[in-house]
This record gives sequence, structure tokens and C-alpha cells, in this order.
Amino acid sequence: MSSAVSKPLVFHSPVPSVRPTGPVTVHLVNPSHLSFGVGVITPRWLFVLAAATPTAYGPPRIVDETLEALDLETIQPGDIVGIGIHTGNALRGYEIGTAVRARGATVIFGGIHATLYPDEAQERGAAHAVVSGDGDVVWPMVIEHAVQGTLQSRYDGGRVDADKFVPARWDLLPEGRYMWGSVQTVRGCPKHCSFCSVWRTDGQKPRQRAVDSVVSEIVELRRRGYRFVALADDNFYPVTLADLAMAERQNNTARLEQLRGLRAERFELMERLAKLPRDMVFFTQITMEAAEDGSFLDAMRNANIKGALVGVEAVTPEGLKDVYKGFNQAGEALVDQLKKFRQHGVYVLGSFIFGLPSDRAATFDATADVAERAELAFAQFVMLTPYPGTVDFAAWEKKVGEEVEKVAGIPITRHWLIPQEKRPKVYSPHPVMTPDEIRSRTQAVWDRFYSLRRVWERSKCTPTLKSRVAFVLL
Ligand code: B12
Ligand code: SF4
Repeated sequence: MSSAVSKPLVFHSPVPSVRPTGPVTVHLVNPSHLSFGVGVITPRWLFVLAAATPTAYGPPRIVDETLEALDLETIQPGDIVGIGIHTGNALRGYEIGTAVRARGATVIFGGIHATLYPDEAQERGAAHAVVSGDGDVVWPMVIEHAVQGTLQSRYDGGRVDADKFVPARWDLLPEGRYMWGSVQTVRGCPKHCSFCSVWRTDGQKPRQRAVDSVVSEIVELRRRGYRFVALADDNFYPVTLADLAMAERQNNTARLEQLRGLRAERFELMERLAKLPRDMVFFTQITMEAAEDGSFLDAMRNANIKGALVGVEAVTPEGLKDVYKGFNQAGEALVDQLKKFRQHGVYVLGSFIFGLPSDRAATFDATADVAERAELAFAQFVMLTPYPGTVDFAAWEKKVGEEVEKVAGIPITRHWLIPQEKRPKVYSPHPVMTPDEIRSRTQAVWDRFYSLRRVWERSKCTPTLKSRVAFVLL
């Protein structure tokens, strides 16, 4: 057990992996069925686990299949292959695991999907070992065990304390391949939205990284030519004014101190970001409550955090209740709150969900109205999808029970295992609307929000004609 993790590392039975006899190469693979040559955002886990790999084995070979597919010829018997999966790329990950194991490599899975379904990674992905939770601390131990021939079938990396987060190895970035770097400043989210797995896997206690560690990664990315950095946080605003007021009301001095400390660190981070050259642009994800906190928004603007994804989700109180997001505002108060971001110089990408149980035909237009009146720079309208690990998923799985529909012999509650070409889009069932109705109404909202006339109107937020044109093209 390590003091660095809030849960013990759990080991299961040893597995007969190949004990390497020659030099070992460590490979880290980010699976994807499609490769585009270039990527938008750096998949951070690759560069974090690369940094956690013991230097004795040399720099790991990083393969991001969103850039190009893994070349199996590069895998030699005795090599160690770490594969990180989320639900969407799990099947490709399993193909890779099976193929590299057949070549004599030791196969280790990790990432959110492997955390949720470790057995699956073993059964379908030929994993010798599966790591759940954070890899930062446990990964070097897994490698040592693999090399010594004492690998166990399961490792639990737990939730690593913030001071043990490993900074990414940006020296291993391929040149000119990504547009945005990604740096995590806080992990975990105190909320508990029903469609989101983050609070269940990353926990509700915010684990905030030390300011120096964050800033030095950003400086390194800048030296490597990056001007755009996504702050890959679950929620950049982990302490709200309401949290502070509650702790005060309860006379809970210890909690108040802790919350004030976290808040002060946020401001310290933003002050440091504000001192970086002005051509740096940051983007993050934040809850709407930040709108009540003018000084926080001002600090964001000064820090060049130009934009934030705000999970609006629903415009009615019923819709917010559906997703356990009662802390958001609805109706006119919502419009006012969203406008505040803009008033303080932070552009909002509003994220809305359609297909909530209380949604009706009229909800679509009402949402489009709010999105327009709230002066959002961008918006996304997604259909309610039951992601594994969420409250919604558990309810859906229970509801369909044994009667579950199958595609290619696979229950749709395991839709990620259905071959890509046959895989249906899976949405949460709705009491009165069919998925097709929700889909076509959702599309109509996209079309309305992104009509050329409206986009041109919104592009006024940029300073020059040239930048207005760029905005429209974006
Ligand atoms: C930043 C982010 C994005 C960015 C950047 C993605 C990228 N290229 O990296 C953008 C905005 C593009 C994005 C898009 C999407 N995302 Co996203 N994203 C995140 C977020 C907030 C942080 C990810 C991150 O960088 N974390 C930092 C790294 C270091 O942590 P990590 O990836 O968890 O890795 C650690 C461990 O998991 C483990 N580990 C990981 N891999 C491996 C491998 C091995 C071998 C080992 C040992 C350990 C290990 O060790 C690492 C270090 O501790 C997460 C939330 C979260 N907390 O994970 C959601 C999250 C991953 N996203 C999610 C989703 C759903 C999506 C989208 C599908 C959304 C959509 N509807 O389009 C798309 C899919 C994009 C794609 N095809 O990859 C879900 C995934 C749920 C699931 N069950 O799969 C998450 C968990 C958020 C949520 N609400 O639940 N995302
Ligand atoms: S506020 Fe965002 S990150 Fe937090 S639980 Fe809700 S959706 Fe997930």
C-alpha cells in the first residue's frame, strides 16, 4: 500500500506473462479505428504514462492511432504494451491487445473503460494485467513486475493525491501533429450529474495540482511551439461561493479553511498564467456557478482562459432535475447567468442535452432560444446517451434487463463490443419521443444555431474582419 493513493493497491493472482530475456521496449498505444495524420488535442495519458515509465527501459514508443495505425512489426516478443481505453475505442483496443499478445508481448490495459470493465479487457483484449484508476504511481510497479515475471492480473492505481500526479513528458511529442496541448490542473468533481461518470471514477474530492507543476508544463509546451492549451479538467471551478457560505453557516472551520485554500490556489494559478506571453490561449470546462463569481471570471480573462465549456444541459427546472443538476439555473435566470461569462470576457461553449425524460417537442425551440439569447459563442446539442459508469447507465441496464435487444449477438447494453460497422447509436429511452424524433429535432436546433446569418452575427465578438471570417469558417 502506498501513501500516495487514497485506496490500497489490490493485487490478484499472478499471471503467466512472458518473462523477457532481452532488452524490453515499452509501447503505449491509444487505439482508434480511424487515423487522420493530425490530431486536435494531445491524448494526455500517453505522455503521463511515458513520464511514469522507469527510465531504465528508455523512452517508451508512443503510438496514437488517431494519427496513424500501430505497426505490429514494431512489437517484439517480451515487449510490454500498455493500451489505454475509453468506451468508444475499447473494441479497437481489444483487437490490438489480442494481436500483440499473439506476437509474444505482455499486454496491460488501463483507462476509464478498463477501470469500469476489467474482466472484459482480460476476456476480449487478451490482457495479462488490467490497471484500474490512475496509472501515475502504479505503472512503474507493473512494469517491474512484468520484467521480473511476477505480474499480477489486476492492479488498482486508486485516486492518486494531487502531489503525486506525474507531469507529462512533452519531449516525446511528435512535431507538428497536434493543434492543442492538454494540461490537467484538477481532477475530480464535487457534483453528481446522472449522465457523467467522472465523479464516480475520479471522485468528488477535487485533487488540485500544485501551481508550479502546471505552469512548468505549459511553459514547456510553449517552447515546443504550442499556443493553445486545453486545461483538461473535469471542472475548473471546484469550490463555489455557495460551498464557502455553507461551510460558514455550519461553523465548519476545518472545511472552510480547506475550501479557502483550494480557492486561493486557483487564483494563484490564474495569476501565474496571466504573466505568460499574451499569445497563449487556454480553454477549459467549468460549471455555470462560476457566473456568480465575478472575481473568478475576471481572473480567468486575465489568465487568457478565453473560453470554457459550460454544461448547461437543460433550460427547464424539470430537465435539470432529470440529470441531478439542480445547481444550474433555468429560464431567464439562466440566460442572465450565461451572459455574465461574456460580460467578463470569457466565451462560452454551451453544452445542451436533448432526450431528457421531461423534454417535449417544445423544449427544442426553447433551448435554441436560450442558446441565442445567452450570447454563446458556440453550442453543442447532444442526445442523452447512457455512458457506462453513470447513474443513467445503471438505470437503463436494469430497465432493459434480460429482454435486452441484441445486435450481432451482443446486447446493446454492451454496444461498444458491436463491430463498428454494425454498431447502433444508443440513446436513453424516452417516455414519449422516439430516437428518430429526438434526432431530427436535435439536428434542426444545430441547423438553426449554426445558420450562416446567425454565425456571422455572432462573429462580431472578434475584433477584425479577418477574424470574423475565421470565426465563421470555424
Ligand atoms: C480532456 C477530455 C477530452 C478532450 C481531449 C481528449 C483527448 N484527446 O485527450 C476532448 C474535448 C477532445 C474530449 C472528447 C471526448 N470525450 Co472526453 N474527456 C476529457 C477529460 C475531461 C480529461 C481526459 C484527460 O486528459 N485526463 C488526464 C489523463 C492523464 O487522465 P486519464 O486519461 O484518465 O488517464 C489516467 C488513467 O485513466 C490511467 N490510464 C489511462 N490509460 C491508461 C493505460 C494504461 C496501460 C494504464 C496502466 C493506465 C492508464 O492513467 C492515467 C494517469 O493517471 C475526461 C474526464 C476524465 N476525468 O478522464 C473526459 C472523458 C474521458 N471524455 C469522455 C467522453 C464521453 C468524450 C467524448 C465521447 C465526448 C463526445 N460526446 O464527443 C469525446 C471522445 C473523443 C475521443 N474520441 O477520444 C468521457 C469518457 C467516458 C467513457 N466511459 O468512455 C470522460 C471520462 C468524461 C465523462 N463525462 O464521463 N474529451
Ligand atoms: S459538473 Fe461536469 S464533470 Fe461534474 S459531475 Fe457534472 S457533468 Fe460531470
